[in-house]
Amino acid sequence: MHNLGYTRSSMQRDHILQTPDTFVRTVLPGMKDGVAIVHVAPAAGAAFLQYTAELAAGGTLGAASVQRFVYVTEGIADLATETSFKTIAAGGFAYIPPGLEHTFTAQQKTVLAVIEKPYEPLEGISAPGLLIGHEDDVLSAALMGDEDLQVRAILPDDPRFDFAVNTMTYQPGAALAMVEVHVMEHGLLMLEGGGIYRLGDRWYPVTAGDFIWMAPFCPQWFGALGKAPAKYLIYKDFNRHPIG
Ligand code: UGY
Ligand code: MN
Repeated sequence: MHNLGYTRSSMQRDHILQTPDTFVRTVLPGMKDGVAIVHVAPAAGAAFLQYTAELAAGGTLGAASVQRFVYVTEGIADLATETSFKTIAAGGFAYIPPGLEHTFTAQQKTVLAVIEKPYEPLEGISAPGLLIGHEDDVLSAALMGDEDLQVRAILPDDPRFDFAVNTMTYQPGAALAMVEVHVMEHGLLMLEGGGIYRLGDRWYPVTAGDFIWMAPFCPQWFGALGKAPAKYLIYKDFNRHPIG
């Protein structure tokens, strides 16, 4: 059913809102019995790649050419490397360092949020190793003293990582205390609830399932609406000098 050409999706110089009605599914090399929805890529001006991998039972996601972060949004996946095997359920995540051969295999229909980015080494500091965990085991902290806005740093605060991935959970009515304008870019996946996102000079209604890309310095603000909390998974480049 078409919608007379209407969509909330919007592509602007400094941001993209991509809503599920505009998702186009494709197969990436190394995938079997699965499809990928590419949310943002260097082709759009981002320095990273983010996609959703939808795997059927038994479907696989093969190795990446660069470092990779995976968050299981739905289902269960087995992550196998040459020396390890771990089952990751929804809310679980894995950081896979550059060059580590690995395969994700879905035990059932499984949805993965995947982020890939060439690693930026830091002089005198070794690259991080394989890290597997679950969001529930990560400490939650109030953002700028607001108990109604909780942040979980999924990747540890460690200069070896050149990016951060957080979950942010807003109680209904909670909002960012300020309009942020910063050098880091963001990839954001709305996991639960919704609200209003300010991006650049526009305000968008957003809801679970939406994806947002924010370019460096894109003005950004969010306020949660509705009767249930709003939650998103957010990527940002981190721990590196902006000039390289
Ligand atoms: O970490 C952040 O920059 C985060 N507060 N940004 C955002 O939620 N748009
Ligand atoms: Mn931000």
